[in-house]
Amino acid sequence: MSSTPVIYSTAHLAHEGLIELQDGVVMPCYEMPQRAIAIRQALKAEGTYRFATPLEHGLDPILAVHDVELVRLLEHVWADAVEAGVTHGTRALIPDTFRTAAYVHGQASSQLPDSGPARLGAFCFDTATPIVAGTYEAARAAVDVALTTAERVLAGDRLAYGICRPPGHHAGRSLFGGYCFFNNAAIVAQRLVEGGASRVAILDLDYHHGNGTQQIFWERGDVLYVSLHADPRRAYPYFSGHAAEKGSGAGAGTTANFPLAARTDVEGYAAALDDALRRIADFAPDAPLVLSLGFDTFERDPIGDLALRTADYARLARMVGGLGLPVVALQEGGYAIDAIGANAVSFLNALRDALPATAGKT
Ligand code: OKP
Ligand code: ZN
Repeated sequence: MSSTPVIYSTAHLAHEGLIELQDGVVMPCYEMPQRAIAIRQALKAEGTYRFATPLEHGLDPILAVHDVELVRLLEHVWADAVEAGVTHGTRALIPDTFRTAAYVHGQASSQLPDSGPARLGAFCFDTATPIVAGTYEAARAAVDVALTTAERVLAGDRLAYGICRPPGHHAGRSLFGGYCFFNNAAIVAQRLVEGGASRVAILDLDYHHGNGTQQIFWERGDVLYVSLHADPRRAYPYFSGHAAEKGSGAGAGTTANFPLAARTDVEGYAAALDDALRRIADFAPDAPLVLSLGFDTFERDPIGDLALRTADYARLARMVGGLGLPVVALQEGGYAIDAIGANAVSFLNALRDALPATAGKT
């Protein structure tokens, strides 16, 4: 039996924010190194996954999706803050003043602070995404993990999995937040287009709506974004992910959102996934499926309210495998540390078994 490639970099270990601010409460970061460590350990114990480190891909694939101003800010902000002495001995930078659409409305000036933490508020949308000394390198490495994962699939593996950390699906063109800095899945999808694909599908199974991925491809007819997530009427990120959002311009009809009720279990989830997969099949992708894979849909996830169990991930993965497309699986969320490894094993083992052996080359 052939083994499934898993791409992992230790660079994520240096991205550890320690605190986030939720509803005015200082909380320990849910998005912690132990998440990726636990997944890696569980897959290692399986013995049927072969591990590799990512290749460096440089900035070009990131700049194909993100504004250079966002990239440069994330690169320099920590050093700038240290130099300016504004880290106050704390370990993380979290913006406290946000340049929202309502702030900008009706005013002429688009001038921003030149550098440093004050500039962050023009590129960030929440208080849950702290920046530390190792954040930029970790975010760059997560992109390299994602791109290397995609290359394994293009080289013939039916499935490859990238343990991306930090995650990516909340990051927009000029926007970070939701624990995300660079949109790993979007960068891979864009790469597939640049490699000659004319229809790329992204399936997002994280508990949260991938507002960043949706935004990046909102007007694009060549990339289908399909997401199952907690209904934004009750769940973060609150301002996107409604069923009525379907894309616009050339992208009209190539966004599909499936908002879910609280406590949705595998029956309800599978029903929505069935519709979502039909959308993807109708689109007829000519590239591997890009899968934004979150396990915060788990019944005991500390920040989710859906009700999936470990064994359910195998059933859902078999459904995804039924598309017959090779899969580039990229880790997004999932915060139940004691279960995230078992959930990843459940999903990935079943997906591998479900993928027809001929699907590696398209
Ligand atoms: C990242 B990923 C709600 C706070 C939510 C941020 C959650 C980011 C999730 N009051 N905090 O999609 O798993
Ligand atoms: Zn999530």
